Amino acid sequence: MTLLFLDGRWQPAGGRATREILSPHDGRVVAEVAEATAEDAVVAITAARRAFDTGTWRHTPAPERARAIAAIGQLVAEHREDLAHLETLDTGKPIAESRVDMDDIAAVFAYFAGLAGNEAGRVVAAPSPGVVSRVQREPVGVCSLITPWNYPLLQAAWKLAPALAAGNTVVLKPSELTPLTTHRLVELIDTQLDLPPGVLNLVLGAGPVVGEPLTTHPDVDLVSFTGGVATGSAIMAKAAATIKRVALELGGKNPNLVFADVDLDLAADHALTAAYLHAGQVCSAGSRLLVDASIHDDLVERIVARLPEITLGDGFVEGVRCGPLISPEHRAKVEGYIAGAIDDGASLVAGGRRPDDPSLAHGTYLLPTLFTDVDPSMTIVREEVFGPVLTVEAFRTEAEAVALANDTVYGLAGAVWTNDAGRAERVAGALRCGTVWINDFHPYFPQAEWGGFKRSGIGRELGIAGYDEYTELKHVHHTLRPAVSGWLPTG
Ligand code: TXE
Repeated sequence: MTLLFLDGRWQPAGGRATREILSPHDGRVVAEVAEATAEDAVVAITAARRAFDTGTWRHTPAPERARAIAAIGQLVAEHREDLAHLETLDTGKPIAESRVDMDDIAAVFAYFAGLAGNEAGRVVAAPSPGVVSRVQREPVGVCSLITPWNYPLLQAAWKLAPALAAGNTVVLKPSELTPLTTHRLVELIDTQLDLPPGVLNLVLGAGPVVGEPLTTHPDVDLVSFTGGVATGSAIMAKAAATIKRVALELGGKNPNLVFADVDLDLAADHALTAAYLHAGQVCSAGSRLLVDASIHDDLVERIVARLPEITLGDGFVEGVRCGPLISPEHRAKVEGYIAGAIDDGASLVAGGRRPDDPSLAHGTYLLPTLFTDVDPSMTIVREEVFGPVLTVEAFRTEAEAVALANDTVYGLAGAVWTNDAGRAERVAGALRCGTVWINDFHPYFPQAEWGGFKRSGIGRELGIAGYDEYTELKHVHHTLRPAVSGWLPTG
């Protein structure tokens, strides 16, 4: 059974409770893990606090911290196959995608190792020659890192790498649905590296239970969360009482705009990846396709023609392109959205139901689904479905395309397809979101910041800003020849 990692020791949960981890492919139990209590989370927070305050990690020279972060990246690379296997077991995603995740994770640790070793603050121009003034970055303190189930280890890496690189101590809480890779990475770090006790703590358990102290305890300085808007909003409210730093990545309803001058086969190819990769359980999924009216029918036809290529099935089987949804509860939620769209009058062009294949009957599968004749007032267009569901809307002008694209409370990502460079730049500038792809969809890399406008979140992950998120700025003003202040009368 997997255990909690508290203050440098592996321990069962205080209440001895456990949780079964189920395969979304066939519902079988793939692991049994400790289910932490709120008290376990407090033990983790207290250990992290002590480790931070005694300073063993934050006062470790930056190049040495950088070497440790780089070594974690190397561990991920060395154990790529084992970790990818666990990720597919837990999430159901195709093994090829899990391998790509592991490569991305190794790159994230390598990138933040580089930043940790280089960043020393700056000397600033002082108001008089007798002053040396510098602004330096210091770690924030104890960080609660709360991650979701769609990219379990990747999301953990986006938080863990910069947090540790900057000298913080952390309590890591993966989704209770998908804890296996995060647990394995902590095991590898524990056996291969020499981090001081309390620097890295792992609690496994239900969000509302262990999440309570992680977001309210006065010893926590920062909460970084990736997940849904409702949970993010609740976390922000809880963290407000003690003015914690809060970083939130909350998903999106991302527009994919296609103008009439593009290669339609290419645009269709990317529209499919945008919407259906990982069964649409991607925060940046291109779930709203906005198409010039003159090519609407043609593009829809090309997309629908290729839907049979999205082979559903066991992520370990060669050639499978798409796994199941994460849980029966989540599939029921997505099915509810599909039923609602039909009730609202949208035209169901493809999918909308579970696959017939009896070998998939025990998994939480859903066919790739496409709706046309939708309008911006419909729930299916407004809310994040987080499933294999694409809606298609037509526009007539560039201004209308931009207005439709921005007509959402979200602002994570979006794409524009056109061969007109001026139009591409105009639209990219007008889209209210944190990432814009021109003639592409989905790529990201550690050097470029990732995060949302509007309700897609607060703060940024990756890039320099993703490192700065885990630092405080301190101005150190040094007067070289101290003299009387002059406020009170002298003599
Ligand atoms: O996520 P939750 P859910 C979206 C997607 C999905 C919806 C709900 O639309 O349908 O969110 O998914 C922990 N205090 N995304 O309910 O609740 C929880 O244990 C502290 C987008 O599965 O947000 C898990 O570790 N923590 C997204 C994490 O929060 C709490 C990825 C995410 O769970 C908590 C996933 C609490 N009170 C879903 N309650 C993205 N941005 O990529 C739960 N948690």
